Amino acid sequence: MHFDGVGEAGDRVRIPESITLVVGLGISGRAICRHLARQGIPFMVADTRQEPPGLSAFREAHPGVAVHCGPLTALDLAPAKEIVLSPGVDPSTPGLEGLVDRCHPTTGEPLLVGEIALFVRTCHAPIAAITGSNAKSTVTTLLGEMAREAGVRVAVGGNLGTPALDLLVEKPDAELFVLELSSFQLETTPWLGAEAAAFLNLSEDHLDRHRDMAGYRAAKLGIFRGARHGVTNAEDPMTWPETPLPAQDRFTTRAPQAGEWGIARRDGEDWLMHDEVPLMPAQALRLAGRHNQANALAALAMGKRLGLPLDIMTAVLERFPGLPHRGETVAVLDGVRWINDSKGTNVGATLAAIAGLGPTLEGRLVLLAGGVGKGADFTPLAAPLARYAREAVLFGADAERLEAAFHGEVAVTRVTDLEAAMWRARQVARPGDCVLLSPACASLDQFADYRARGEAFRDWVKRQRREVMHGG
Ligand code: UMA
Ligand code: ADP
Repeated sequence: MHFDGVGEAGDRVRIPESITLVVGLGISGRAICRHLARQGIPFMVADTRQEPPGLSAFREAHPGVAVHCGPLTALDLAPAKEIVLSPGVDPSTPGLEGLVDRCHPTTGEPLLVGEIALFVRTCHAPIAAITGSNAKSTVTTLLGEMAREAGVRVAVGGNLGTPALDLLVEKPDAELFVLELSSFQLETTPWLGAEAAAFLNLSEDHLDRHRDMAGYRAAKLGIFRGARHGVTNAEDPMTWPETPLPAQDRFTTRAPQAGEWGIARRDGEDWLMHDEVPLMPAQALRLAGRHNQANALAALAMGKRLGLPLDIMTAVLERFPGLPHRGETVAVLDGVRWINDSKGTNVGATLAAIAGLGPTLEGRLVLLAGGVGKGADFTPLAAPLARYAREAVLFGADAERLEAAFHGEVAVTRVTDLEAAMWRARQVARPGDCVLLSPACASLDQFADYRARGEAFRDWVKRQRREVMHGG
């Protein structure tokens, strides 16, 4: 069947009943297609973009698979056996309306699902699942390292690194899958059944997609569907499940209450604790900042529920250096520290970076922020900036909204792009200061992704360092 266009003028192309339709040709969509091909399930593909990246490579890999590019309204999707959505595709995209709550007439399964629903059907090993507005990648990576160090055959991926479905072939003998899951992925996962599930924190993000905080939280709470153990943040009630789980642990950066994972002062030193048991001095953690102590406690709580030995987990915490683009010091130039926190793509992450760094500085912060704000309210950043910042240098699509939120609280300069922001920071920062790229925004208006943004920052700072060293 040919699919690369619309049938008669005005007609919609009807998806046959025996066919699974994959929507989206990105990383996730391509992994879904590989999985369906392996399983011998007939499928077609649609992408709402006229020219999705990687189309010709896809056609080579899957000759004969029909592909539709352009609006989904050109298709009659309702007859399809199943529709598997990529995470970046909003279930309210025109053409999908009315299908979200629809079930297949014979199987009774939801018609619209995502990659993780397919993963759950095929995976036979326990799943440890991690979500939250921030710290997912850090906690997922830490937990994966802890399991590996404990001798468990573990596969790590999901929203970070390898897509979940590819893990099934990359590590067919895995005894444990540690998955970072986004709200987009959870929204299309009717049942997860995790052995252990963590909801780390909730702050404004992706409101352009989820409309409001209630919608965003509801999507994230999907992490607990069918979970045996839950791990939540005692200081953030938004992470608590609405219905009780068989077992639940909480972490906090305060002194732990009965059964909690927390931080307490002993002999003048902060210690990571489980209930009344001291585990390690907070200073022994290689990751810096209070927020990373919370992340360590969440990983410990998950690991304990998965049966990992505490001594092995604390040893991992002592040497884990952190992931690139998350609070990474690139260089010190003329007494000014330059930090790449390009993964700070929402207000909560940037708040944690400012609150973590501000009190440690001799001088002040020069914050570089901007990009696509995803509908967030930036005003919570104004007070900490007033306290710690010399200037905020703003760039990108939402620079004007950021400036309005900071008005009167901190000196602001608006520039066109990141490079101009770095030149401005080089001009105003004084010895003892810190230039922090923590944009509180997505990068997609000016970069391929947050990594490209972080690398542009890193490369520029390194060039400057070479010039300083060579007296240029
Ligand atoms: N798109 C269309 N039409 C389509 C399909 C996609 O316009 O038909 C657009 C989307 O709106 C989006 C972009 O294309 O702007 C990419 O979307 P996608 O679903 O094709 O993305 P993938 O390349 O498949 O990557 C996705 C995750 N991306 C998103 O959720 C946006 C990746 O997470 C994830 O690593 C990958 O699947 C494997 O599971 C990235 C991400 O930014 C890291 N995640 C968000 C976050 O962490 O905040 C949720
Ligand atoms: P995610 O995968 O959820 O985006 P990352 O581990 O990649 O999480 O970190 C994303 C951003 O959040 C980084 O800028 C990091 O500095 C910041 N961050 C890390 N831990 C926390 C936390 N506990 N609370 C708030 N922000 C955090």
